[in-house]
Amino acid sequence: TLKPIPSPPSYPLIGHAGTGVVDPANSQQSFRLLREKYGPIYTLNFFGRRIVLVSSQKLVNELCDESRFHKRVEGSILDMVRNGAGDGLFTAYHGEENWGIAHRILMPAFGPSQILAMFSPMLDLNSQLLLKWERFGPDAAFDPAEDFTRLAFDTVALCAMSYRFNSFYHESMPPFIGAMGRFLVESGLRMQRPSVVQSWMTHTNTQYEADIKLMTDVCDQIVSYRKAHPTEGKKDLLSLMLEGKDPKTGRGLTDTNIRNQLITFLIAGHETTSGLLSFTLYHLLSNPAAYAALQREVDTVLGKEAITVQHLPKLEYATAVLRESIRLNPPAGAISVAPTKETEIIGGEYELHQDWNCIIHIDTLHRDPAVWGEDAEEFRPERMLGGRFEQLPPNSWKPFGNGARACIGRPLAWQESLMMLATLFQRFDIRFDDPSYHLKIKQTLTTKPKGFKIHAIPRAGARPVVGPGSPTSVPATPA
Ligand code: FDE
Repeated sequence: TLKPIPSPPSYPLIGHAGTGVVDPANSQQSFRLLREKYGPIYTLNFFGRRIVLVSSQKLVNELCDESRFHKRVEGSILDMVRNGAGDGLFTAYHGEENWGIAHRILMPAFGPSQILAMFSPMLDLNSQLLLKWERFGPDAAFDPAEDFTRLAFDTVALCAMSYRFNSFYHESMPPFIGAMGRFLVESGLRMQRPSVVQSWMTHTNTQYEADIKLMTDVCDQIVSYRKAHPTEGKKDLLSLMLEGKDPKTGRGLTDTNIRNQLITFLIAGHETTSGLLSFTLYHLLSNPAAYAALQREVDTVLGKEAITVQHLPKLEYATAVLRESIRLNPPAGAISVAPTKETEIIGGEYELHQDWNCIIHIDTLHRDPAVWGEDAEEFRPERMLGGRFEQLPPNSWKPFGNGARACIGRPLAWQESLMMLATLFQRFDIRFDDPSYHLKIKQTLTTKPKGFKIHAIPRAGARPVVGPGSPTSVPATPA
């Protein structure tokens, strides 16, 4: 017997739009409250557009079955992001031909040996961050999300496109990042506006177009730089985009598609990774026992040695820390799917329709008490250690999405984050700027901590980032 899907009270016509049920500036928070009130499946409607949010492992496990469900871009925020990223991998429709072509051409750029080859460009950028923090010294208060954004943005550009943005050498953030942030926020807001209203907002629309143009121009610049400076023999993501041929159809990527892929990788490659690293520092500072355990591991595995690829698999606790951090705060907190048939029943009692937007709400899935227990809200890396991670129920930990449309950049982001975390703890003691700080969230397409500031205090006798001598041998100029 079918049951109606629970839903908060709504109005005719507008449904839940503008009723305050979902705060457009912080929908993740709204979805947590709704989950508490309505349970692991509930439905909302915005001007007749229906969305269903699902968050128990039991139900999500069914939505992850690719023989019954597939990614759905139509009617989700990704459909708006298509205004900038077009048919790039992230925003391509299910079944869109260019997705398959690009997926087959680009996958090899993220194979194990390619990721290992990224070790030294990653370390290059990683050292730029360490050096900056070391030179500013213990008195400076940093917003780590800013420098992790520089790191992740420069890393995806250098490792995948052999292009340097040199973000650490600029006072302000790269213009691409500002344009992208505005573009993503506006794309989200457009989801909740009827199109008549949208067409009146000429100022907003002009800014939106200008931001898309800026992102496009940056990508065109990367392509012309490559054409002027060919990378002999070096096969990075960009060279696969420019020269790769699809083994199945024999076709290459078109100029427009290359531009869309570049925008996609620059967006997808840095927002999420910088969120992951920032949340990780927040959780470590809030949990002194985990902080101490990580520092002990780094001191045992790295000591004063320069980090090498051989160290990475030995960083077991650091790996557990990242897994647990991305559980509690998955930077990409929701993905959309739809049934492949007209309708599909899940849990034996809820009917889902093909033209609805079914959302796997990763953020609340990751707090399902049936999987994580009564202390689901607590940061406990131990639950990811000693084989426990491998034994989790299927599809209970989904920070990188599902199946064919799962994150292609996962190994890149993971190695980058692990290296950064280890080298940071090797050299610094991290402290809250304001010890009474509690996590606040800033949301665009992804989430990041808001107003979070830290101090990085060089550890006595720690390995200097560059050159001989101790980092503390020349005191930093007072801020
Ligand atoms: C993807 C992704 C996903 C899925 C989405 C959907 O389904 O809608 C997710 C969930 C993710 N991703 C997540 C993440 C996290 C982190 C840290 C990351 N991510 C990172 C990164 C980096 C890079 C470069 C990237 N990433 C990229 C990407 C792409 C391109 C995609 C799409 C894929 C396909 O094909 O679809 C993704 N990513 Fe990520």
